[in-house]
Amino acid sequence: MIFIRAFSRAVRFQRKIFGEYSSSLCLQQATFRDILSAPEGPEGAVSHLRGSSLKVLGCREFSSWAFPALYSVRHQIHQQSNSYVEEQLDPFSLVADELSILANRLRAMVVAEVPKLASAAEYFFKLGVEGKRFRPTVLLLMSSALDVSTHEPPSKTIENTLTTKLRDRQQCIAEITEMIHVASLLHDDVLDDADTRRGIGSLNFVMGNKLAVLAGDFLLSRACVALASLKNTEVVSLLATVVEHLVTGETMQMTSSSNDRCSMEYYIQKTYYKTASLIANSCKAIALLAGQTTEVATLAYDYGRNLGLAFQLIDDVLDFTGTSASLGKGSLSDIRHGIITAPILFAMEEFPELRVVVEQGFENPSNVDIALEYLGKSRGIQRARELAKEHASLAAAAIDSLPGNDDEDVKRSRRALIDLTHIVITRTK
Ligand code: GRG
Repeated sequence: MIFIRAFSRAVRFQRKIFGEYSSSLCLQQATFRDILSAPEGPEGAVSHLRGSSLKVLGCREFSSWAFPALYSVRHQIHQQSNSYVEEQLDPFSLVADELSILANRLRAMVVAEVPKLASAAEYFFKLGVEGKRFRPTVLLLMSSALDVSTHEPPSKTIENTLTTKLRDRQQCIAEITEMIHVASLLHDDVLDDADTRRGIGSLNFVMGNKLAVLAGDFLLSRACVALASLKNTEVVSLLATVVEHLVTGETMQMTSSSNDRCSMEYYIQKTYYKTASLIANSCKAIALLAGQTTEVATLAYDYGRNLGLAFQLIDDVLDFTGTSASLGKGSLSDIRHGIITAPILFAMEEFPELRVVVEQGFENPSNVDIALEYLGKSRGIQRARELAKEHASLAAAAIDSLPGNDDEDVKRSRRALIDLTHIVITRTK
């Protein structure tokens, strides 16, 4: 408890004195001192630090889905008195304060004139049901990873004004992305006739399909207004394309032929449209706003694309396994809805006879059992995980290929983006 308070004080002090994104000695020294003086010794303090930073910095969702991965995330980053201090990098905590500012702004951005629409639009922006906030976290970290403030400025004051303005604009991309994401969730739940989302009743279940569709449209319109305010036609075009991709991916899923459903190429293309395009193009928008070169913008896009694909592949594995490694522990929602994902596609490569079952569909629950049996005998889950790992490695490689930068904050954010690639593939939720 003492350690939690000391760490919390150190973080607040650091932010007050050095600003949000500084990698001040103050925090590192406090962390080092506290680790050494913690009653349970260094090991105990480090685990306290993980837990405490989650609590102190308010990452409610983070601990529940990504926590296991953090134990393996260690970096030797800070050289002090000829000894290395190991800092635990928690990508979510690095931007936690900014995420709460963003959450408040989002709540303000979705206020509507008509009371019913107002409560529908704010439904998934309320405290406690904001989801994992995976996309804004990535985008804020990408903003810091491509920081331009270390370039030689004409004057310190102008530099500060420019970087603050840039950060505001990049935060705006994170807000737009989150509004598009939530709009797509609302529409998706109507199409799937879902009754729950983020642990509560889905909006269509609570307020009906019509209001849920209208609330999604309303969020998209607010996202458009915010996008227009950036006055950057390339960025507008990128995010408009994302909306087209979401609709295309959803339609591909709804209208697929039997051949399409059995094709890995079709599955990857649909996954890009439905999941990866949003984060890939938003990462690119962050780079473009920062005035980065086409090469850097492409690396930012590559990171988002591969991270998004890895994220969805693991999502598709978890649909079968849930938090445990055993089959049938997940919600089995995809297969019950006739949606064929990577684990089944890989199982089908080993057992071509599974194709007949897939072609028959899964309205008959016994076909779900048969498919699960084949999946259990195959390496389907393992190969889907391996494919996710390949995409995670490609995402990490994109960050490693960015032009060198000696700024500590830039380096820290890049490491956090790489850590996220591990978190995505080890997540259980
Ligand atoms: C209205 C833009 C718009 C699109 C309509 C319905 C539709 C077309 C597209 C559906 C796209 C969709 C919902 C894809 C699933 C993406 C996905 C991986 C959702 C889950 O993301 P998480 O786990 O959710 O990050 P949280 O709740 O944590 O935010």
